[in-house]
Amino acid sequence: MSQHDSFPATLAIFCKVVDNYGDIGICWRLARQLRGEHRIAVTLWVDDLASFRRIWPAVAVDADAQTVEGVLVRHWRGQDGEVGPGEVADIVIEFFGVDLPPGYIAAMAQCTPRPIWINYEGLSAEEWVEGCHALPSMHPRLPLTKHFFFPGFTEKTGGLLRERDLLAERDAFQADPGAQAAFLAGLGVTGEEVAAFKTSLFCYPDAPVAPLFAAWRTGGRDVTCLVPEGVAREQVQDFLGAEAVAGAHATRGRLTVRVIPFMSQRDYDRLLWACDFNFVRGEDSWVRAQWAGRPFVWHIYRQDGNLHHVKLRAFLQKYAPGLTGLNEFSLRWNGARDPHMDEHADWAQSWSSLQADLPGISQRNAAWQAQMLANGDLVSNLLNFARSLR
Ligand code: TRH
Repeated sequence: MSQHDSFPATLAIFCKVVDNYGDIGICWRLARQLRGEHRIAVTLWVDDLASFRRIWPAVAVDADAQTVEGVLVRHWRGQDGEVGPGEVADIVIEFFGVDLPPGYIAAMAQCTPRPIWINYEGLSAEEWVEGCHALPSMHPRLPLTKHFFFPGFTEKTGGLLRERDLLAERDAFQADPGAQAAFLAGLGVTGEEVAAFKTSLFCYPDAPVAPLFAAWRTGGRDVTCLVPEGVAREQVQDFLGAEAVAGAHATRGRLTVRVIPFMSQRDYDRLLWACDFNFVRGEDSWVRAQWAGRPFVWHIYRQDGNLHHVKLRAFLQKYAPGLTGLNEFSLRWNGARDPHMDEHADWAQSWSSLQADLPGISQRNAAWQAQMLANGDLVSNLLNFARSLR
């Protein structure tokens, strides 16, 4: 444990990959920024190194311990094992409420001063988040207190993850046609595919991709749709008439669909910056699309009882008031229904209404980013919050 003057010297993040890539995606972004911008010694405990490697190819999938980008990555194999107080970090983050190893919690209770224990929660635009952010929770038996930390869209939450140089890097890339052309060429996108309206597609398997492809195919403009390998596999294969492996592509009518490799987080940002429109999902790519400053539609992670529709509507109310084309398309994309929605409007009409909103979306994006910037970046907010608890 460090003294007051250099707090925090060390920080541990415990991450279990539930499914998909968001858990490790967010934890890895957190870890890199805490290490890279705040020089904190970060240990990232993660159970599924194979998923981790998909978003960061430098990760070795068989190493108990490895240093990646200055972060000590430990393979979290289970809940057993003795831990000494000296091994406990100044700040301990359990991601999405994972259960820490009992030995680690016992060691936390022996530390003086106690570590700051954070439960990092999921991102939502719902009103109740502000009332829960930063709330304490006493451990039932041990002299420990955990605090809830919620990312969010207002100054009464933890804000959004944003690296210090993100927007400058984005602006430089988007101002450099050569860099964009080189990046796209690396994905096999050249010539007319570059000149077309470029969309990236990252969604869950149940997204209505086939009807959207059909609308684009007979639409009013050439569309290039770039799909990371494994995304919407069935519907992409149906369109291609071939296996949806990286490099596979086909043009039918005005639509070209091209399967691209699942890339590193760093390159995925460039994909979002290089496209004219982005389809994103879950949590981390949703935030990255907001920072990319290009129009996007969000495919929300499904929850029982259609709770995800409540979250979707809460975000749309904050982000897209008055943008009826974007609202209606987003609700349809997520299988949500609104009473006033025209049930019989086809996807071509929905897409056309969304296109009509593009100037309004661009204006809204600029105001939205200014608002999000004013909340401060999540990592700085988290460190200030932890220091306030000392
Ligand atoms: O993969 P996801 O669906 O993760 C989900 C969500 O986070 C959801 O909220 C959570 O409850 C669930 O996991 C358990 O979507 P998300 O959040 O966008 O995470 C994807 C990560 O993968 C993100 O960090 C971006 C990264 N990525 C790449 O690095 N390369 C790629 O090619 C692509 C497509 C994504």
